[in-house]
Amino acid sequence: MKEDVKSGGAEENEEEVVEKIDYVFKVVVVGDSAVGKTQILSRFAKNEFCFDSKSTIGVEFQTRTVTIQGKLIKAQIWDTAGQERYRAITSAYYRGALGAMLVYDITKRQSFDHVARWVEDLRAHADSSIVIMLIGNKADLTDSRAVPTEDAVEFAEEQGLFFSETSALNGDNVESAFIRLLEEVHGMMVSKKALGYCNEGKTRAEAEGDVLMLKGSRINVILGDELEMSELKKASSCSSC
Ligand SMILES: Nc1nc2c(ncn2[C@@H]2O[C@H](COP(=O)(O)OP(=O)(O)OP(=O)(O)O)[C@@H](O)[C@H]2O)c(=O)[nH]1
Ligand SMILES: [Mg+2]
Repeated sequence: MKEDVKSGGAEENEEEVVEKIDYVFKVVVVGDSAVGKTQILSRFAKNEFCFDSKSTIGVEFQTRTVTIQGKLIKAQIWDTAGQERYRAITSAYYRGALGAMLVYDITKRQSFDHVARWVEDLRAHADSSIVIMLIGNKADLTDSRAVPTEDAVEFAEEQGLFFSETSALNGDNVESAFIRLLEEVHGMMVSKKALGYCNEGKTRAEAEGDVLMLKGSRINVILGDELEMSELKKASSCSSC
């Protein structure tokens, strides 16, 4: 089991901000093998993409610190292996996750057909209030699309998920999808605290320590309108842009 701790914060120097962090949010990235989970995380945490990406074994995590509504939030993002044989191990890591990126490949119908199973898995092993963002990755491969956007929108609506199409390769929508997920988790935290104060007369510390009880049912679609086919990098090693 590899637990690879890396500081990916693009904006802030982790050592300088460590004392000031308001929240640490655990997020898991799940979905079938080869849909691009590792590369999406790599793009968000380090602004890198690797063409010769190796299949993940077990779990690894990376972090990035961002500011949301004036709060310094450290996202601890767990990248899980999509291969079936690691399923029992990886689902053990869902515990305590406040957010999930559920990734499929827009060019592989099967990876979308399996999304319902991943949702079930998340709801069974993570907290029931987990915020889930459905991600259709590899949106740069427009000619090979096998999953119409409408199918994913419909599924997301039914299941109360957020939805976005991304490209880890050219970076389109990756940042906005992660930030949106973290904003929603933060919003839940704030609502929960308000409820905690109003309904239960709790102290701030007690309210903050509770498990989130609100459940999101909205859908927010970040579609590929803005997706542009940027210049595709042909390099065979990791690259940043
Ligand atoms: N064209 C394109 N290729 C991508 C994109 N994201 C990932 N890939 C490629 O898809 C392959 C699989 O990517 P990974 O990130 O390793 O997939 P994974 O979901 O982490 O797979 P497991 O670790 O086995 O679960 C690699 O060859 C990547 O280069 C993308 O947005 N566009
Ligand atoms: Mg991987």
